[in-house]
Amino acid sequence: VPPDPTGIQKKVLETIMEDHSFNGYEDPPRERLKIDADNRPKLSLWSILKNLIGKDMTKMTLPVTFNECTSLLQRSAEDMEYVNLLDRAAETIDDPGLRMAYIAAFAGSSYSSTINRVAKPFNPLLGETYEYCRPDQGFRMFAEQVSHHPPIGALIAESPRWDFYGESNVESKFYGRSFDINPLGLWYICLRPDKGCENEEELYSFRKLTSSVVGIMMGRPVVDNYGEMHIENYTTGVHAVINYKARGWRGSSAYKLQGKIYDKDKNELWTMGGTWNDKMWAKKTGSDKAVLLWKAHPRHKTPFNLTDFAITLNALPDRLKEWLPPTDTRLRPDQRAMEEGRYDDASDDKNRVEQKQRARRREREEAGIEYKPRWFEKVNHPVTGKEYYKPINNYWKLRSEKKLSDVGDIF
Ligand code: CLR
Repeated sequence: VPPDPTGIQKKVLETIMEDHSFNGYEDPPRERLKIDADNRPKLSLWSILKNLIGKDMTKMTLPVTFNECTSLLQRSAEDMEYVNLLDRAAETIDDPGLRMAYIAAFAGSSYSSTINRVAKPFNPLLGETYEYCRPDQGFRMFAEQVSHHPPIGALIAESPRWDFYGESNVESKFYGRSFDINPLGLWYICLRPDKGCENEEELYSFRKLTSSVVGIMMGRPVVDNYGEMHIENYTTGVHAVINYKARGWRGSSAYKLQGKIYDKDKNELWTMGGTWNDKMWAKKTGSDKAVLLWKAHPRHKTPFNLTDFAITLNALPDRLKEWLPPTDTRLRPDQRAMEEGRYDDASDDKNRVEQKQRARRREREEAGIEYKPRWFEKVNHPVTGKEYYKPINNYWKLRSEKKLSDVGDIF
């Protein structure tokens, strides 16, 4: 929480508090899973995938032991690990270039969690939701699976200094040599800088990189993330172009990124560099003093190679249970079984909930009902004009009134 909040920072803070959004989050974040190691059978990825060339992930039926105990909604929530960078951006009131550098570092920081995570997240069921609050960091987050084919998740996180929202809509395809994941959705940040900044509010957007699993045939699969990331500030015209290099032959350029930040007239303001697995820095044009923007949290041996942050996501403390809607990922039985190392239960429950989903779809088709998401609606963005998912029906208010018990029976 900013020490001397601006008018709009205060307004958002009041909304978050009036909705009692942090009810249920009194316990400290979870530090470990029930199991100390996942003893999933070590199967060769290639031996299974070689028959699936040309297919996308949604059309692959793989044994549940290829999964990890997270869902794609939670993988999107993993973007929240380094939201402190958004707070740093909002505090950087007198240098719009450096402010952009912090935003760019935030956009790249989430890739550090992809290392050693060659496993399939659970595909959320249509209507599945996922909320996550951090009273210690002052934000609340909410996501909903709004489409099943193609799989799309909409997400919004709010805090006094920023909103972060967008859709995770990934297209995947197995090419034999690599398994590629292309994100189609656009992500937005509404930044509310601290007092003294020229702007009370700034809108940014960016698109995610291509993620790719390489080395499958050789039996050493790794996740790579590469491409050119463009970040716009619609309010000032400041923009960034950051180039994430592909691993390359023998991994010689693994993790590397390099980019530039320009003002609205394309003058170079700052240079950015570093790696997405370790640290990023920035240098003001004409100076050779580097500012350290970001440093990755240390990783250690955990089940499914989850990060410490990912371990916090599926925690279900008693005090939280009474506030959750029946659609929250934390209540999904197959994923819970996976997390606890009960792989046969995970597999049985996964089949059951997926059949239940198909039955609901058939019912809708027979009754001629078109599916509409409950918590988001697709509208055109007031600034970019592009379609995006806007929150509706006020999840947090209904939650505070305990009116979420009948929002869906999907598990
Ligand atoms: C990358 C960061 C983005 C959100 C996102 C969406 C899809 C994720 C991807 C991230 C990481 C890689 C990923 C992918 C879905 C499938 C793929 C987890 C988190 C895995 C590695 C594919 C495994 C292949 C199976 C056949 C075992 O913000």
